[in-house]
Amino acid sequence: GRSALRVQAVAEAERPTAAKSSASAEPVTHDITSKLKYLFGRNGDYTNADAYQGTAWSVREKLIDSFNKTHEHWKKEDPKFIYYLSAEFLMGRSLTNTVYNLGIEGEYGAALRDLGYQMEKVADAERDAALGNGGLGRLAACFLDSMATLDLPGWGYGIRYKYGMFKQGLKNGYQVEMPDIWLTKGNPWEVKRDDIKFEVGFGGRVERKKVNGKEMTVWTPSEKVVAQAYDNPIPGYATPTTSNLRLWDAVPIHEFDLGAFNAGDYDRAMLERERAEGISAVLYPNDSTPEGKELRLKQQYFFVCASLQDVMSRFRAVHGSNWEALPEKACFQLNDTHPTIAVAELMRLLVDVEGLEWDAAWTITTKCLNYTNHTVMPEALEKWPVKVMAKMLPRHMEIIEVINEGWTKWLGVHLKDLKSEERAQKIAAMSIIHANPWNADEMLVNMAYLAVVGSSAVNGVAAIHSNIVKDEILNDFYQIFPSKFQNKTNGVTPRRWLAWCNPELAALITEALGSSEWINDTEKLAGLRAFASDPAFQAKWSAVKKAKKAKLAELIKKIHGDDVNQNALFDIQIKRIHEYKRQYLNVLSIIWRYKQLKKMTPEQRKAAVPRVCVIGGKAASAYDMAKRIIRLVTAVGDVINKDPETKDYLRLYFLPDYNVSLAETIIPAAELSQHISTAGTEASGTSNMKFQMNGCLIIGTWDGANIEIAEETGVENVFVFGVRAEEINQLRKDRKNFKTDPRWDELMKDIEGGMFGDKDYFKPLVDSVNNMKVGNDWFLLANDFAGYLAAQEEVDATYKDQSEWLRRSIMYTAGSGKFSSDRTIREYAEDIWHVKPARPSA
Ligand code: GL9
Repeated sequence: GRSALRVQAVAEAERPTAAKSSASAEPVTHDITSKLKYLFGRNGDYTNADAYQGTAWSVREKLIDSFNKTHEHWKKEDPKFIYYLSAEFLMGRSLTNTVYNLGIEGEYGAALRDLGYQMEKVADAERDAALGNGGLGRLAACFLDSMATLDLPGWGYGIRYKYGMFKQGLKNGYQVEMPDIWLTKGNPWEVKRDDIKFEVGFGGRVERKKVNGKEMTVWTPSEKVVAQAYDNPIPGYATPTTSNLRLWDAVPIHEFDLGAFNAGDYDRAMLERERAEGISAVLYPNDSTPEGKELRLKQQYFFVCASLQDVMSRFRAVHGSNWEALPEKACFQLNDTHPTIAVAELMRLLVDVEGLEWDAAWTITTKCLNYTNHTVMPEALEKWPVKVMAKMLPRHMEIIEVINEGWTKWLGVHLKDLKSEERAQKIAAMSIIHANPWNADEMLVNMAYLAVVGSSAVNGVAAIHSNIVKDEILNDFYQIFPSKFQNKTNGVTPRRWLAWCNPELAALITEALGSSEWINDTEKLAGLRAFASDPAFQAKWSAVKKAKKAKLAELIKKIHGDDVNQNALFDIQIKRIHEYKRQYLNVLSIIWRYKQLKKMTPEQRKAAVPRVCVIGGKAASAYDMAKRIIRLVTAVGDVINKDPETKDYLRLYFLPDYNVSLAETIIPAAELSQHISTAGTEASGTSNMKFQMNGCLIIGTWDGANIEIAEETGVENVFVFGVRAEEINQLRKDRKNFKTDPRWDELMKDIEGGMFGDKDYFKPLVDSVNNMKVGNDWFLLANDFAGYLAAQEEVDATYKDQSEWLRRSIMYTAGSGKFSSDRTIREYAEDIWHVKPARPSA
């Protein structure tokens, strides 16, 4: 029944509005208007933003009904739960996803039409929930969607940041950052749980005391705050299951410190409040490089401590203090090292609070925890100074020292066959606590090592990445625990990233396959291969892409005021700005293309493939080089887009404030997307999967998930270039002797010479890749430059053959089945979590 409804719903999305039945719309219409009346005091004459509020608050009730049913069922069944601990959840908007996942889009669409509104415009009024930086945070959001869709008992746990990822603006072509004030109009997608609060302590002292005749360790924190729970229901698709993302807000223990207040010490009372609220105030806007600030460690401990207490208190309510059974009921996934303090906190709760013996607690802890590594860059692996940790979390520092003593002692025995010097070296190299390699006086806690030692399973996020984890980053550990290490190739939800953001393509796919079952069984997309060379199907496929391109063109017009040629190849690179992602390389090839066009006669130009290039992404506020790259993009765009000779053939636009919603508009419109990181640096990438699903061709390096995407799509259909990961170390050593391409030298001179203005500002950028005395082109742009230009020429040649291009485009979508996060989550559930579905009855 439900999937039949799906076919209809998706097909209807394309149909003109009047065709839809409004038989069931009346009660919904009434509900929306009464929400506006009684929650907002509005009476008629609503803006789209009003209509959004009324609709969202109405949908919320359906969501909560489903949430309650699911949780009643789970309470009764008491299945094993997976808890996904993550400092980031990049959820984006909820309205469209909720109505589609709950299968109520028909009645809500009709109700809004009756009121004179369009669902799409109304949905556009919602602000993104941007509690994440990029891929890692968005992955967590896709995972929640898949867990609910697969009926897996599981929750996300994180922080309810008051300010999420900053909003990015442009001022004279430079990035400016503005606060993301996302909660001011209320949040219909959360439920505050006034009865669910836990104390979280910091600082203070640790003592041994006899408690009831038993020697116990007592930690008396010098500072305490309260973690207040907010639940964010997560609807599964085509299932009655609605699971949960529980986010913690930090509030002061006393609304006001009454003592201080009475004594007239108003300032001190207010300071306590500010200090508490500061913990959940803001998301650190760093992507892939950790922020060594104390507040960041405080955030990590804050949400881990509250989450573990929460899980343990629910366990206790059913199973008492039978903690040996905890691993049968609860399993925690550490999303990168950010929640790794969980290793020490679970030990503390079991030993100090519950009174278990150390060894019993250690067995439970290591059975409950698993760790995912998301990045290979050595500077990105979190290490906290012992001094900082000892001050903020004195008991945890002790616990980590005891863990490390046990660990290194165990290593000594395990490595007894090694010569003593070699053994000592190995042990030192694998010690969780070690000296800072740049400052021998400073001792550090290596959070990745703590996570590996404290977990049952460790995984990377794409095949090549998991191999790098095993063979390089954590090789010593892999040698000792080979079976601990796994691969779980990332995935993305096909609901948000194909069905809901591209309903036109979804309808066409459903029509071709004869059913919409592909939406939660993406392997069925392989059926599209049969249509890849069918001219009639290609024509329909192309018409959808054209319509999506028109939407993006509209957006470019709105932002930049320019009309773009909609027959041009839409060429997109959207992701965080980072040297390893090499947006700079993309810009260099655009400049090269521009210079070639300038040299051509008008006749020659007419034979060229016109391109509209789009680059988007945020630079971490302190990442100077990334900001220079943004400025280079805007400066080159300023020259190119105005040049009357070439502007019909080449444009470059930087789209500011790249976020989840913008991605939902850009990705369906893309014809070529760029994933051009230096081989071995991008752990996986996930936007590559979203582009692939939407039939967008890829130009990319042999890196991350690109490799698996090429395997599924047919490597001959992908524009692959560049050096391989295995060559990188040697090439870096040899970089000084590398003979650069003359075209490269020319471009360097152009930028240095001020062809795009801002000479001085761009100098460090040129030096970083071209001046062997200053920079060393760490990411090997020069090495990959010629191959990249050649691949771009191949792109042009292929685009000229539209039938071949469309065949490939269809083959991409057809080959994207593997990259559903449903597949990823199934693998986690089977190989790591050992959690089984538990579906409530409808
Ligand atoms: C990242 C990797 O860089 C990506 O390649 C990967 O796809 C995602 C998800 O596994 O994880 N690791 C990482 O630190 N970020 C990633 O995107 N950055 C952030 O979003 C913080």
